[in-house]
Amino acid sequence: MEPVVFAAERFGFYTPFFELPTDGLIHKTYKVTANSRTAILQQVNINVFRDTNAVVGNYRLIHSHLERSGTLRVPAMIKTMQGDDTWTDKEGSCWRAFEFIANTYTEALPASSEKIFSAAKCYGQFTSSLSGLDIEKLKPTIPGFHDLSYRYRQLQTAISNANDERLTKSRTLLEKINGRKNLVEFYDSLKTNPEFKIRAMHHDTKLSNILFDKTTGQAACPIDLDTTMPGYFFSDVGDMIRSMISPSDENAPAESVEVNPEIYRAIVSGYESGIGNSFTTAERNEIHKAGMIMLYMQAIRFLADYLSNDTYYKIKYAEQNFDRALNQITLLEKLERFVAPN
Ligand code: GN1
Ligand code: MG
Repeated sequence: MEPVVFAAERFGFYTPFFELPTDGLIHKTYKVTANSRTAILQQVNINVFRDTNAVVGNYRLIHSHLERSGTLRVPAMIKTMQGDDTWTDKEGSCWRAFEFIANTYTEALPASSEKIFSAAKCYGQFTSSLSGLDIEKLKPTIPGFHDLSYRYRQLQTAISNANDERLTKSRTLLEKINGRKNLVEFYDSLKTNPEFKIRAMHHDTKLSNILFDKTTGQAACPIDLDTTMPGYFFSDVGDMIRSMISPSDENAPAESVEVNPEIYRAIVSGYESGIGNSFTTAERNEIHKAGMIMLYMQAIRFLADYLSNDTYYKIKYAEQNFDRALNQITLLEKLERFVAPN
């Protein structure tokens, strides 16, 4: 029997029907249906999320805070038949399950600016709805996740350990990364400026991480909350810009990336309407840096993984992490020309 079938049984789903709803780079996700009940079953990537207690503990806090405030409903966790939040199989894989919220669906790129506006507003509302939650209680599930200085240092370590062939191929991209160190300096300046707050941020704001309501066509709630933890203003609006302004994602060829101005504006205005007064004036003033920071950071992360021989992101062919980094740098260059033309 496949490990996923064993796992489904632990959560009370016998002889289930499986679908693969998403193509994430980290976890394995399945949609399971048995006896007319449907759930989302996930094999957690424990090399990435080493502290699964933190992941589950954060989820419980967020879910109950949102339930009490009545603002957004995120999927409830489903317990195992033994009453646990997770189940570890004999290979050491950690499994967990969520309710599948009926009458919802996910949108794929390219999407209309109305859908993008609604998604952006929903991510903004998510953070503003969590403003009453004591931020100290949310654990960093991946330490240094969106810490740009740390990511930059990781890249330097990857460079020192890289093989010659991969290093030579990466030279142009590395020059472009070095030429934009001002973004790392900007990041460092946030830490000592009280105008930039630490809040609950989702940190993975792809369009596919929003559930839409089939009846209204509007965004209902964010999902994939594993990286919801304390963070800065740029992460969520920036990752939306990063992942949505081009007609397809980071796996597309670099020649095909482009900035869609209407989508860019829908993200910024949607996010601003959702976050409301939570943002300070300084954060509002710097909002156009957000997309650049996230594209820069993601390029660094893909390239560091390429130079480390692909230990982090799932790949389908040998040079994929290099191609992803090239895609992100190309989009960054186009975004720079769009945001600050001269
Ligand atoms: C990973 O696989 P997914 O969509 O959950 C990554 C994000 C990246 C993204 C790039 C935990 O997210 O930070 O932006 O890939 N998540 C983690 O597609 O590293
Ligand atoms: Mg994710």
